[in-house]
Amino acid sequence: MTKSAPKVNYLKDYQTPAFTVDSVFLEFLLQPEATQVTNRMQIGRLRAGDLWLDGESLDLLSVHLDGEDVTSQCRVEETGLSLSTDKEQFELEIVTRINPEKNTALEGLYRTSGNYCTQCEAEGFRKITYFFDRPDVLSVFTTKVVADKSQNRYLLANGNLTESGDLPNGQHYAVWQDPFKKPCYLFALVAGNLEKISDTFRTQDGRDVALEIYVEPRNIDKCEHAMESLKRSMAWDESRFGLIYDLDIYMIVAVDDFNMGAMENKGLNVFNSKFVLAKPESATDVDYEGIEAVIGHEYFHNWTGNRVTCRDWFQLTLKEGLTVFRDQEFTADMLSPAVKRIEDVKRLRSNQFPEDAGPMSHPIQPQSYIEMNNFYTMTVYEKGAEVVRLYHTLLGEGGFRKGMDLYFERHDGQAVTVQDFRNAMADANGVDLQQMHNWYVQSGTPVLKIESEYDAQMQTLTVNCEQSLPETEDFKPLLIPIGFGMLNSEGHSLQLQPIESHLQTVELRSETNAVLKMTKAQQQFVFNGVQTQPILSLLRGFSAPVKLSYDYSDQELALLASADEDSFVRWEAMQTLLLRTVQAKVAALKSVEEYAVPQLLVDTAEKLLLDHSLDPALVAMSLTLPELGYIGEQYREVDVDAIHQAHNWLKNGLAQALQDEWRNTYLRMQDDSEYRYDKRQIAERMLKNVALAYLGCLAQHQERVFEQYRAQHNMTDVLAAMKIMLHQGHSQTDQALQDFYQRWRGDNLVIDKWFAMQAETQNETALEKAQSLLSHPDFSLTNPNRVRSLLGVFARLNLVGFHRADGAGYQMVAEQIIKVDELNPQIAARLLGPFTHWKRYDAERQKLMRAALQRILDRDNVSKDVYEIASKSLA
Ligand code: B3K
Ligand code: ZN
Repeated sequence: MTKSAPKVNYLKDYQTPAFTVDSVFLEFLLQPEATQVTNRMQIGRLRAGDLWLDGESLDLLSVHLDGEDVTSQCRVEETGLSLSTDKEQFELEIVTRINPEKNTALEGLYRTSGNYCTQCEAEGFRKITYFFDRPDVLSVFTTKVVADKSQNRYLLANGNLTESGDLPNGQHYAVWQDPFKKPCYLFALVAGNLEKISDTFRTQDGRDVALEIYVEPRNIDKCEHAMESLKRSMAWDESRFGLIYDLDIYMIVAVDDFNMGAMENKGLNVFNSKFVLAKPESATDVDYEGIEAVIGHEYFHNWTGNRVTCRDWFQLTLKEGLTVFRDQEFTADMLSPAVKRIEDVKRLRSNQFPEDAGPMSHPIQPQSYIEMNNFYTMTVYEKGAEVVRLYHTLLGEGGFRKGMDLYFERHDGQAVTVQDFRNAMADANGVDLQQMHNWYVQSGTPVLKIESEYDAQMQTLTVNCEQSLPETEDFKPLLIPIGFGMLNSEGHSLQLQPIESHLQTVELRSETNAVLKMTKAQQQFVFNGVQTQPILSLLRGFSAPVKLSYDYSDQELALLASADEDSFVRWEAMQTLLLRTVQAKVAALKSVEEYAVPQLLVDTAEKLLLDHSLDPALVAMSLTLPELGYIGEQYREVDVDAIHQAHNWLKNGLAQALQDEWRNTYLRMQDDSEYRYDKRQIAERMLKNVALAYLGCLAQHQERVFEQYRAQHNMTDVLAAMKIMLHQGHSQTDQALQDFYQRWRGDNLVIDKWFAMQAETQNETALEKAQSLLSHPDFSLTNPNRVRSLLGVFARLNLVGFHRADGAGYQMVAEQIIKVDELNPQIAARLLGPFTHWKRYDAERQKLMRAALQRILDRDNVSKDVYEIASKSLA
């Protein structure tokens, strides 16, 4: 914690470790405020030099080198300990003391609701004991946990339980052995009076694995979906990738205080309870899907992350990009590939594209960092997953699988780099993938500009493609696969015949579907036998994470929206029509022009609503207006009020114009049967609630919204109704809010929703509302979920409140960030996100946002997490 520029770590400075730790024995004597940790390491030397061990906020009690007390010879610094020795092989035993109770940063060993738990990735292990806290030092861990039995019924750590028993004075102990070598960031320990549900999974090779989910006793009825998700994940990884689980037991622990979603510690995952607990009354479809995805994600890490790990933290996307890709494919297989793809594209565009255009922009393989925790970003994760998807698109499912198989064959038990992954993909398929490197080292969202020329006489179509990276002059061209098709004016797909010389660069996936392989800055693709002027279907499946620029007419978009064979393109076309309408209205608001909702838009929307052969989820997503943030992204300078106004105007306009269709759709999608988490029900609920949101704009349907709330059928429907009431300011809103609170008081995850829905509501009193919630007895600055529900949601989604012209929104959030930074720097740094985009606002707001950032930065005890983001934003 220092204001004078903290140390920057560079990828170019990477050095292999100087020592190995072949095995480590850890003993924890757990006490809330004084836990004693004994750490006995068998160390081997690889290079000459002193011993340096990372360690922070530790009370050093003793150090023994091969049994000899060397405590006084150790030099203890703020970030670690050094010791001179020239021994080749030795045992080092270090005893330290830590205070889990006071650990509000939730990194290292801490307490949550009276239970002990750990979070070590990226560099939290050094807050537990002195160690080589780097992912390329892999050791075999044995962990002994000793604690008071009445307070800690369960004592858990990584691996398999080898011993346990009672001790004098009401203590008991357990010994866990993890036979797999692992870096210390995968270490975990949990202890407390939890309850568990148990199950088993029989692996492909006939072993029974014990599955256990531990939660606080009051939550024991909410674990079933998580357990089912785990079993589905295990089966899926076997069938899709041939990857089988390796220990005898797999444990998941859910805790309420957790900085992120979950953590893939070997054999002992620790989860934010948000991604474990669910029952229909209290969790939405989105929650259910999130649980399945995160359970899958952490489970998939067992191979992509744990068995094969990262050489250094600059390689983070090696495990995260790949594991996100795997969890995306898992969800796609469990639910709907088309829906999942669109959800992921929306996420990427609303969150990663802005990050890549802002001051924290970095390549998926960052080249430097001050605080590694700041680089668990949308870029490393989601864009990283898009880059993995490029290999998949280029090599096909079979080729990708060959690459994965070779990757594990070569690197099981190793700590490797993104280059090793690429080499495996290339070698397994006998192809050159060197150009893929450019995706790893260049930041920014590429722009893909496409123009087409139709020659009626020659019956040829020429597609001219040009790629660029904004603000990168000497950019290196990327390998971009472009999903491609053509339609005639009736919406029928045309057969694709690339000219002879383009057979190498145009890969036909079917008669009407191709992938154009773009490798140069500018490149042409020519097709023969095109009998009529075609309509191009571009970037099918969102085949690369780029911004596409192509001059479509509204008519072409309307046709694509209802006829293209690719569901992403259909959705995208409809969204573009909606976006254009909002943009036209924003322009009209600034002039005296009148502007009405275009008939073409209404007709296209109506067509979708009336076509009952379509997947209701796709109709719902197509007819949901683009998010305010995404609309803002289209402007150099965001006019918050005009966008908000135009957005509401279009929603009301479509509500009016298609009243009957919305009502009929709402009624058609009604389903009173018992809640199930399945594709059909989810899709129908989604469309029903989109229809209700439009109906909610109309006074005569207000009662219907409240009715849906009162029915309390399931949380998806309840929350949808509540949000509509809040957004529209319906007269029953306060009554519903109070009822909701009373009903769910004490259920933290549901109360988070109660905070979030109010924080998100945009109106003149938005800021006052958020301020009053800050002093609500259920608000707490030490619980990350609660902080995110109120402050995170307000700053990120409440454009009207946060960007209030007088700067009061900025001030309120800045004050809270300062308070959070004293408690939990990781969470404080995350809250800074919305401030980093100050350049996108008018001069007055820029000034106010910068002033807020400066105030956050100008403190003696600013954390390096916050320092890094605030200083880069102001630079
Ligand atoms: N690997 C963890 C994230 C750790 C974040 C550290 N600040 C969860 C995941 O990606 O699965
Ligand atoms: Zn992950």
